[in-house]
Amino acid sequence: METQSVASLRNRKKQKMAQLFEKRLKELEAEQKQLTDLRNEIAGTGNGVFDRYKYPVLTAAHTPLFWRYDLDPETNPYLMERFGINAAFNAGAIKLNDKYLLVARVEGADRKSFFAVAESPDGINNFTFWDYPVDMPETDEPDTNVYDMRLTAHEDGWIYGLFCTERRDPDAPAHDQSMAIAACGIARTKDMVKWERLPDLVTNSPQQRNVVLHPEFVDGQYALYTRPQDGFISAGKGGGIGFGLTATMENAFVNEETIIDNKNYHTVYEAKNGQGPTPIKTDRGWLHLAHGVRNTAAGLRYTLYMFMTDLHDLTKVLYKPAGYFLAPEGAERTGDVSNVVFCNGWIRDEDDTVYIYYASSDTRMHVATSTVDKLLDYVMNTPPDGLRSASSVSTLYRIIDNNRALLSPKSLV
Ligand code: M1P
Repeated sequence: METQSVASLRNRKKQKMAQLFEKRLKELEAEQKQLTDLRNEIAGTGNGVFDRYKYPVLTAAHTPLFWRYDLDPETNPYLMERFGINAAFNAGAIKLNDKYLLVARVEGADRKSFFAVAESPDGINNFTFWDYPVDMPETDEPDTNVYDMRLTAHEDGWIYGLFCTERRDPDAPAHDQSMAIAACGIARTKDMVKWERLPDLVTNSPQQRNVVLHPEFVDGQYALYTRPQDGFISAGKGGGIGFGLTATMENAFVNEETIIDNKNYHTVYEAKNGQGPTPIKTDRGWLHLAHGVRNTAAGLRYTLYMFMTDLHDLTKVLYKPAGYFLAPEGAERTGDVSNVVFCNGWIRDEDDTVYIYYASSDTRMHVATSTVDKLLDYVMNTPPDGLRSASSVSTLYRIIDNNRALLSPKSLV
């Protein structure tokens, strides 16, 4: 039998543990409140095309404490994390019922990604995750990993979420545990809570990633931007942003993919590229945001670039500024996969503000703001890539000559 002193010692220890638990919980709650209450600020003077912001809008630390911790002092007296979250990035975006929603790729410490919705009242501040992550149904062939959802409010009345579903390559030898097959998973919803899973997209390409649904019917069919590729990482003979039609999304099948924007030697999209979010319709054409990947001695570098397609012929690129639109800067340059910016979600507001949600280095989410007018000006008036150094210099000469004619002789050397 336990003596009185042992019992009271045990009790004191229990009380002490309970106090420490409460103290730690309060600290964690205060830390998280500080994060979600933080007011963001425009960073610097920018380049006139868009404004960057000082703080990320969504990080792993934004995920609710009640996801990561068992909050019962009896079963978790040290208040340890029981479910680590590694990152929150590559989010699809949509405005629904006056709320700005991001469907983030949340990655656990176990490397599995899943989707979770975070909402903000103004598109910039106070992004807060909904209580539960998305309960995405599986097909008969379960996904090993799902990520990078593009949201499209289609004119058929559904909101579609197209994402990458990854499964181990069935032909991979036992010694190779990294060979995978990427395909386009398809789901649809009306409220972002309940999702109906449809069969994966079928195309003639061995692998697909970065597939995006166009918001309008084209010749009575659904139109898709695709990214055919030979290997899981390398685009190989594939690559380029493709375009194809399917009669239905319930058994989506694209027989023919027309490459509308190819990869190109010595550009920021020489290794591969991919459509970003759903294009934005303007009276001048469809505005596209995409990512381009180039090789460097330090590995792949991902930047964002823009182009515009014809309102009627969606395969015709009308304008394409040279180089990148947005590249990783400062702290954005480091993370799980460094030197990467990636965008699969933007929101065009009623007043034509455009909220561009981009992830940095496969780790966290940021916002940049612009307007439809500014983006049109950027796309239509930025010189295209001449693909040679001499052509870049002659573009620069033109700009300098025009400016010299404008500036007073005194200010010129
Ligand atoms: O790591 C950078 C990106 O790599 C892939 O994109 P892509 O298919 O264009 O190379 C994806 O895994 C993406 O999620 C990731 O951000």
